[in-house]
Amino acid sequence: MIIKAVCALIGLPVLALVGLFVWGGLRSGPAPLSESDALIPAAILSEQLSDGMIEAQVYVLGNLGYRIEIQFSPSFTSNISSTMPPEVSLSMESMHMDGLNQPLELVGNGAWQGQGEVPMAGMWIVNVGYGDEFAEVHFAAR
Ligand SMILES: [Cu+2]
Repeated sequence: MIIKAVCALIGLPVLALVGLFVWGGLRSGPAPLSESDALIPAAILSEQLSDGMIEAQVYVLGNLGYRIEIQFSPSFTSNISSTMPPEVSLSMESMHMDGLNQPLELVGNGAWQGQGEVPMAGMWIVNVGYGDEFAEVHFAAR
């Protein structure tokens, strides 16, 4: 009897949690951000190109959604201004699916952000750079 009561007490919050997740999964529109997905990058990039330092974080948002945050710090010899967006393209690791260009929005000094959805789940490659010099980072879209 006591055990049953305890189970019922534990069961209710668990049911509520499960319900929340199901509701979140069924919701249409922009993917709901779970706390961990929104805060922890699925992939991190940090690479020194001749024009400057490229740092990027890729966040996986669910429903094939992703967000890319980029910080570009031009080197002293670079003539790329901090208001010039880097080129970002996405391609698939094991398939001939490429040419997805990611438009970026300037959100700060040398800081860029872009968001979108890939057409299928799996390993994707993000290329970030200027001209013919690119840094790359891989992430698992889901
Ligand atoms: Cu594919």
